[in-house]
Amino acid sequence: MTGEISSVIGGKQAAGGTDYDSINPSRVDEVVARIRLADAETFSSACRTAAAAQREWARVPAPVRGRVIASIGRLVEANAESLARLVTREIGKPYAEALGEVREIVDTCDFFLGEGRRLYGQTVPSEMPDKNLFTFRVPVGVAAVITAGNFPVAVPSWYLVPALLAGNAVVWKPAEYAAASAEALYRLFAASGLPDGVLNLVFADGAATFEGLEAALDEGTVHKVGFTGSTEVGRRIGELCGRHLQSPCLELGGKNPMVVAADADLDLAVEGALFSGFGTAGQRCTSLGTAIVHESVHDEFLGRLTRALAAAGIGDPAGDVLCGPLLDHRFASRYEEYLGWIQPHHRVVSGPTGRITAGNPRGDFTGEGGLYYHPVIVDGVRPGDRLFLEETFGPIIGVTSFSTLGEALELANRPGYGLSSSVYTTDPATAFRFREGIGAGMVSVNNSTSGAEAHLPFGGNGRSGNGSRQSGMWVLDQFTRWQAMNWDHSGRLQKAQMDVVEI
Ligand code: UN1
Repeated sequence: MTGEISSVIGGKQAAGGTDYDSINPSRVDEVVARIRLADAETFSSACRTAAAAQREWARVPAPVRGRVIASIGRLVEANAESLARLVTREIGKPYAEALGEVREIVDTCDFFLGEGRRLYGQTVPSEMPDKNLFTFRVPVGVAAVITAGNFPVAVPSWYLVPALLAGNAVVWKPAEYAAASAEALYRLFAASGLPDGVLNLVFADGAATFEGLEAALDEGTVHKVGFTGSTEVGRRIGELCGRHLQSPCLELGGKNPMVVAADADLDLAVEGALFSGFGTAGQRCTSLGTAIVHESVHDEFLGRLTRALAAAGIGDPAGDVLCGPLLDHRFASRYEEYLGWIQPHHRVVSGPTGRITAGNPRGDFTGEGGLYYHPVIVDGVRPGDRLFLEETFGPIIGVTSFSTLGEALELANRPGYGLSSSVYTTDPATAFRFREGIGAGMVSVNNSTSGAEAHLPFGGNGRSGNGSRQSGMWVLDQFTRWQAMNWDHSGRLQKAQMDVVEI
């Protein structure tokens, strides 16, 4: 066990709370850390502490805040391997992917450290002489950041880094089942010279978080909520924020389509499907949901995908594998429920389904003691099927076919999510027509649905979010507000719209 960990508010460990064990999903009897879960009052007191610390932090010049971000990036880079190993141990993400996830934090810091010297406002022409207009970006205040555990360190950094850089304080509530990874990241942030209270870490269950957040919104100590997680919880966060006239930054689920055109490089498409369908055991919000394949190449694609899966590495995530275990017990039992309704309705083309108990198809791994499931390919899914419409958050790909691009787009948009998407084609016209017709916030051409780079806008529409974007400079619109200033040096009252200059 890594040890006992608890919330850190204003630089101090919070006392009290109930116990929660974060387990290693590769060996479920191994406890990675025992966490003290805080109550609602502890959550809202963290928001008060953050609000008090934020006033001073906002007065630190942005280039100096940028230097703190630079130092976070260096600390994360220096500790990349141990942090990645902890992520692998706590949530079962294959080590190469976990290391990539840590790299994503460094990329985010690299991007934002310079933004400290570039947090531009504007000078704007006035309609009157001797009057100057300006805009300034000002921090929103306190951001409450609530994150999932499938990306326990990279996705939180997408909120934390720009929010802190822009002069906000943060209360971060990570997922309980990824608490040790979150705490390790918090320690690296804290070691960078951030003043106490500017970043606070609160471990709490969903009920305490909602209650504490509501109290903080009532008290006026939270000014922006950033949430990554399920569509269902995102809707509740949206309702709560809406009642307080706030618009949260929501990054929710996905049912990400991959369209394979008749002229696609099929080996490339298979490689992309394998990685985005089964990498992170299908538990990325950008994971592939349904492969929509042109009827003329459907059978060939399906055959190659099934063969590639049979040869793929499934097993201990510390090794060189494509697919490890599911995140924890809660995700495993939800996924089993999905498997339950797939069996009677669908044609599974990939072999066994369910928990791996008697070895993987390659025969080099037994699966004993871990939350391992056979990756599944299902052929012939149709728009009325749950498998076609719902995010499964597990290692399962649905396959269907189409005849025209219009039909492919119709199928791709049907589930009503709109996060990521991809098209495999060698024809630029098909690629651009796909981009125009797809409702997703992100489009890949000849690349997988997952694996977005950290400096492009990341986010979704429809059931995937409220149109807010993370990453790159676009996220600054979430963590800053525009303030307008006019300065009249004419020495008289010039009235806008009334003292019109004639020529
Ligand atoms: C998520 O699963 O919440 O694009 C984010 C990707 C990663 C981020 C996934 N960079 O797949």
